Amino acid sequence: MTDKPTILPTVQSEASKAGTSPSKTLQAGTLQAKAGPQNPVLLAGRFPADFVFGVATAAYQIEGAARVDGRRPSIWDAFSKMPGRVHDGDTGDIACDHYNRLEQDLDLIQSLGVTGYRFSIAWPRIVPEGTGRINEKGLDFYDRLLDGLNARGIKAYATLYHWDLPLTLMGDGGWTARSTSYAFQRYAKVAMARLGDRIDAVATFNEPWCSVWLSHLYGVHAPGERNIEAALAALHVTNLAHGLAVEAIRHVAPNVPVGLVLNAHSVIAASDGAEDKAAAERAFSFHNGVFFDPVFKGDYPQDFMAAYGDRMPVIEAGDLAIISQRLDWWGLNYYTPMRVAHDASPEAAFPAVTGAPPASDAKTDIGWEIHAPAMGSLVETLYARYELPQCYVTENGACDNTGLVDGVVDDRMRLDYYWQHLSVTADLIGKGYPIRGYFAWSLMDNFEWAEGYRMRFGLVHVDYETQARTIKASGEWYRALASAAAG
Ligand code: IFM
Repeated sequence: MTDKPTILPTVQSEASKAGTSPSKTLQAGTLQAKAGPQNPVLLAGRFPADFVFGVATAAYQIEGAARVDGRRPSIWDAFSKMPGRVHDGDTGDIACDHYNRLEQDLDLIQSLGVTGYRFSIAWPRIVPEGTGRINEKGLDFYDRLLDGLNARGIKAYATLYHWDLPLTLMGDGGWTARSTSYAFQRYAKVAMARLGDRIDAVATFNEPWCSVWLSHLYGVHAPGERNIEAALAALHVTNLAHGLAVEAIRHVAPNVPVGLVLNAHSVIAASDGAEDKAAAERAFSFHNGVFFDPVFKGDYPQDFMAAYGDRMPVIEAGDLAIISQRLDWWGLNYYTPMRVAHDASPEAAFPAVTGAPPASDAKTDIGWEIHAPAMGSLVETLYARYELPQCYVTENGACDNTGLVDGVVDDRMRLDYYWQHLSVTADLIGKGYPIRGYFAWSLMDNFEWAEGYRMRFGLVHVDYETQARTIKASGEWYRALASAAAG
């Protein structure tokens, strides 16, 4: 296990006073009485009665069954099998075997007391080659998922694209090809025509920053490109695909609220100096503006276009109108701030920034700085800059690799992370920001992309040998919170 900060050990000290092991105390469900400042019942009282507490997952990270019932490979099936791309050569072939354990996992979600479940639909199950043939068996799986949620009284929050592009589409250029945006529109139409009657809200994309910059410029995610022209093409094609999908969804499922999930970056300048502050502005344009501006203002940021306009793909007349259609909601995925300083090196390309050190040593096991106030200032900044609709915190959570000891996972760092960030969420609601729900990332440990299975984000521990699920201390705490909120 990597180093963990010792922060707010309240739960442990209360348990120690009682003369029992802290984890056993948590397992015994005494959190409500014992958790002191992290008391989930008190925290629940700070949220409106109709606030949705949920848990989130994504198809490739949990489903497994990669070659079952007509599913064809996605770019992640191919990428994860390339040497050196994913830690230890891990793949999503089996993952949490959720596809074969659906009913048991739905019971698990229900047992957490949540009122919402956020999941993604796998394009390669529905339209396995990206275009053409529709796979009924793939649709059947999501039928069962939605019916199972409905039977348990849990709201369904679906995402259409969480990075599993059908591999066949790479033959045309994947996300760099304009044709992929039309293929996505058709997939969105097929999926929502069949499933939309049981979906409470749908997102077109999850974190386009990752499927654009991280995948085509930084080479960390599939397809592993490191090329600015490819990245700029993927940027516009993705934004266009979002807009085309909004049109299609409104056509076939007009009652389903449509949104977009963005991992907005809380950009913090390394100093108050003019150069660092200007660097932070440029970083905001590059990491946030290129997604928020087209969707919520109908244009790309000026400074970004001054730097890259001549290398952008063709932006056809009407594209920006399609992209900037009104949304019913947007989703914020937040984990950690982005601290930046001016990069003075002559070869530095826009946004010409370097990373700056964190404000403290507090970090999660994946190395991400813990700084909850940055989530608050980010929401305030975004609502000041854009006319945004209502918001869900669609992902927030911590990598805490604490293992199973005597049947218990005592993941106090994660529990404290949740407490801090949910407190900030409650503060924002208190200030009037329209935040309607919060989804913990993640329901259970899963395939953490390039990090494979070594990084664990779950409220529930997964033993990948046996597929046994064990609710962690943080999961018990979240259950107490969600149950108290649900009354
Ligand atoms: O696991 C991912 C998820 O797929 C997208 N948002 C960030 C999570 C943690 O890295």
